[in-house]
Amino acid sequence: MKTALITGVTGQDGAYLSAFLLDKGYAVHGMRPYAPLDDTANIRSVMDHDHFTLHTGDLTDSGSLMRCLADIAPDEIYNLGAISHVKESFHAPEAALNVNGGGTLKLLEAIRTLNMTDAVRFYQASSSELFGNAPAPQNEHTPFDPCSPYAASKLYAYAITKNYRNAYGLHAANGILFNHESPLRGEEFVTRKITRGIAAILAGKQDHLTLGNLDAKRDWGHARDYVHGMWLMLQQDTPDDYVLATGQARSVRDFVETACAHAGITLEWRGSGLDETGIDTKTGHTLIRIDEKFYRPHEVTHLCGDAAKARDTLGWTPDIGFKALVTDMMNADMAANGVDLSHRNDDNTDHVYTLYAAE
Ligand code: NAP
Ligand code: G4F
Repeated sequence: MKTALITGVTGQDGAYLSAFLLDKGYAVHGMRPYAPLDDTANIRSVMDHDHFTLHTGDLTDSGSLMRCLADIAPDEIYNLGAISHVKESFHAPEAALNVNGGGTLKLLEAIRTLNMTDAVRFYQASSSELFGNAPAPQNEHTPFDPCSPYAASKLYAYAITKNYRNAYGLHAANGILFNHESPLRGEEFVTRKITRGIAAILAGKQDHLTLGNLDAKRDWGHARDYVHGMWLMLQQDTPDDYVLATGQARSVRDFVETACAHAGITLEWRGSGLDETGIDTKTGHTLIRIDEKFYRPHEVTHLCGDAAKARDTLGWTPDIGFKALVTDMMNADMAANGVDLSHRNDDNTDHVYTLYAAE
């Protein structure tokens, strides 16, 4: 039985990857930092699996990494742990560097110190944020242009991972992943904020949704497809770096419109800039407002990936398209908010949004 260690196991990708590897017959060891409150909601479905073990460890703490590695002796390590919110990294840039950059180095050094270099395969969660505002489409040959402390910290991690591959022969791969989402996506990321917000509005729990830059474009795929790509990278004889992407970019505005359409709402945009609003054409209610505080000091405007190398070498292509992704997220958030679209009564617009709520 193969053994895998996943850092950042309680995050979106950690949860999907755990389920994927358990399904493949792996023994999965998940590492998460000390948390005073229960942070295991995402991995509840795998926690009781006989071959799943949870460890406390921190990427900023070499001792905990060494102990985890020595105890587990993994065949594969997936380094997913990170401070992953780009906007937050502007508020705490040192923390982003210490966890994302320094943490990756500490993990690589632990592998080397324990003489595990020939025994393990290492996956580094690199990011399309490395490309910043380099012209789209971006692929493995596109020059990096990091536009945030997060991206700069991930650039260090990318480079040091490559260095351990070249200097010490470690089987190490950088997965340069474009945005991928799911019902388990953190609530502070824009896609989940939108699907949760619209579901809460439909349930009568929230009046409107406030967003930042509606025109930023991202290449959004489903996390389920992307964890498969991570695994494929570590099954190759020769380690390398790969972009994973859908090749289709959509704006935040497109995402809002698609999520609303799923609930039968047609939006009309009025005004511009910070005064722009999104109005429900049927009720006249203002559903979307803009606030400057959700803008970034330096925006990445257009990410769209070219994953030809992953397709040709790994045989990887994403199965879940944009509309299916939005549908999956909307259905999960509507269910969580007790919204049942069959309860809709189009004739009564007095309290239109509470009319979706199931008894
Ligand atoms: P996520 O949901 O934010 O999960 C990140 C995980 O890292 C969380 O479980 C977090 O634990 C953990 N973590 C934070 N600080 C840590 C520390 N000091 N030591 C150990 N673990 C720590 O992120 P994700 O969306 O699953 O993404 C997984 C990885 O892929 C991240 O490295 C992210 O930067 C990268 N990535 C993501 C995307 C994407 O679109 N999702 C795209 C490209 C790259 P707590 O919650 O307890 O803090
Ligand atoms: O959902 P986001 O916060 O994701 P972002 O910045 O693209 O980063 C995510 O993807 C990266 C891969 O490219 C990962 F490396 C990273 O860890 C993370 O998973 O924002 C997406 C876009 C941005 O342009 C942002 O300015 O949405 C725009 N946006 C507009 N209004 C908003 C909002 N973003 C957030 N979080 N909240 C808003 O209200």
